[in-house]
Amino acid sequence: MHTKGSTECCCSFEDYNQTTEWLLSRTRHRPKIAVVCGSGLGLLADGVTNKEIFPYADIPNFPVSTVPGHEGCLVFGILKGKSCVFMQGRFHLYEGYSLCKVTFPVRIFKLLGVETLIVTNASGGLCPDFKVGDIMLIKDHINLPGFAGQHPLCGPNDERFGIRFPCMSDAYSKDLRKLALDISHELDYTNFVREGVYCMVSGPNFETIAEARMLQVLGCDSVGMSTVPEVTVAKHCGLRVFGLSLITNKVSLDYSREEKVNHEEVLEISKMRAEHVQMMLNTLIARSDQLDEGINVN
Ligand SMILES: *[C@@H]1O[C@H](CO)[C@@H](O)[C@H](O)[C@H]1NC(C)=O
Ligand SMILES: CC(=O)N[C@H]1CO[C@H](CO)[C@@H](O)[C@@H]1O
Repeated sequence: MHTKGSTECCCSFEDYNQTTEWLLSRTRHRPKIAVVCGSGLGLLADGVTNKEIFPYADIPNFPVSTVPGHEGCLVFGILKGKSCVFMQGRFHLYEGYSLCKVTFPVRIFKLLGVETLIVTNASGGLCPDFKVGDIMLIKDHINLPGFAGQHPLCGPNDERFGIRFPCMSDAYSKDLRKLALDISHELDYTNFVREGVYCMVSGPNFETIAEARMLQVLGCDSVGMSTVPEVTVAKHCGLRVFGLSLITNKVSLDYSREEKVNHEEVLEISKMRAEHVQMMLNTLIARSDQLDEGINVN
């Protein structure tokens, strides 16, 4: 495995090809939708039928996840009549993976024939209007590690996946966001569904108060340690993206307040709200073909 900080690409096209062929020869499913399950949201795959499960450790070239609460397997199956693949457990920069390892599964999804990537995560709320337990539809992101050259697309560009200078101004599908908002009205979830800008930091420490204040000034509504690399690589290879972030804590912006975040609290809140997240995503997936004409390949 490469060390963090390396911008050199660690995965060749042959690696992606080998992993994809390995999966294609072992699963009957040909998913069009891939879902990345964030911290404590592994149960998103619970309603799936005709399951075929592949532990990451068995899949050639796949990294193995190390965070508690991240299970570490690919689950193929049918959800609401749609063929899907779920990533239970993702890879984080703070674990020491290079960003091409972090985003490796996204290109596998692309080669498997996936058209839509749904990403979920847990994040800390910065927007003063957000409450713990809110579900934030991701409207846009700020790639803070990317500003410092920690970017999954640094290095030689492989044209088979996408262009050298991809557009990122429309990374999160407007149609899917609109559909999700409609669904949140129907389900009567409007008092806890929000929209906002997600900022990625590398972690693993939580923000200092000065850092949190800076991020808020910069227009970030929530902050987390994942998602942005996957979304960037997905957009590069022409996948349609929908992102949702569960606000599991309020980031401390005030020196006089004593509360501190911890990972247990994050998992607790995820558990509490997971059912709502699941209901929203199931409905979104059930209806996603309403939008299939809208897929744009860049
Ligand atoms: C993998 O490579 C082989 C040989 O070039 C090719 O026939 C096959 O279609 C590739 N598989 C995928 C999933 O791209
Ligand atoms: C699940 C998790 O780790 N959530 C955290 C993600 O990162 C942000 C920013 O560091 C934290 O505030 C979240 O609690």
